[in-house]
Amino acid sequence: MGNKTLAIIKPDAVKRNLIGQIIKEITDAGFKIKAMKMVRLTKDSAGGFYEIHKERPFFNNLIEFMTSGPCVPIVLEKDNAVPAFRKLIGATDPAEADEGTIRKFYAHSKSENVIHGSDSNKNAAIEIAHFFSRMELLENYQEETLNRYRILSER
Ligand code: IDP
Ligand code: MG
Repeated sequence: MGNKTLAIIKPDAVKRNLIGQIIKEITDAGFKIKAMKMVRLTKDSAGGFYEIHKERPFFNNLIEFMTSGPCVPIVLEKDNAVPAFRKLIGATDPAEADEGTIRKFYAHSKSENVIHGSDSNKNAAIEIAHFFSRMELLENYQEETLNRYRILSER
């Protein structure tokens, strides 16, 4: 899975009507969209996603924020997708993010920072599975659909 990462356009960006602009930044940077949906996270789902941060002082605020409205998880593909996407989004705190990054340009604060990107290939795989079923990952779709028909027609 070295060529895939999970992005989430966070609730602050959705509320500010930035979905289109952010997707344009991502695709202009050469990432291909492999799967995408708009969902409103429950506390359980957001808590599971950010499990590694559950002892951190900002955890409750983070869950509050991530459940405050819909967000847009997206599976992206590119060579070295994880580091390439982290570079495109910039540091967690927009004040520390490089010029030209998505967080530098759009984010208002370290907590409400517009976008998520996986931090390792292992976490990318876990995070993709958090939001998308096999059938929703388009590369599986055609093959699995054909296999289903094949099985049905062979009965
Ligand atoms: P990342 O999103 O750049 O990988 P993480 O350290 O994994 O940053 O933190 C996850 C998310 O938790 C951040 O994107 C941000 O929304 C929030 N967060 C992280 N650190 C802080 C903080 O010090 N104060 C408030 N919110 C934070
Ligand atoms: Mg992180």
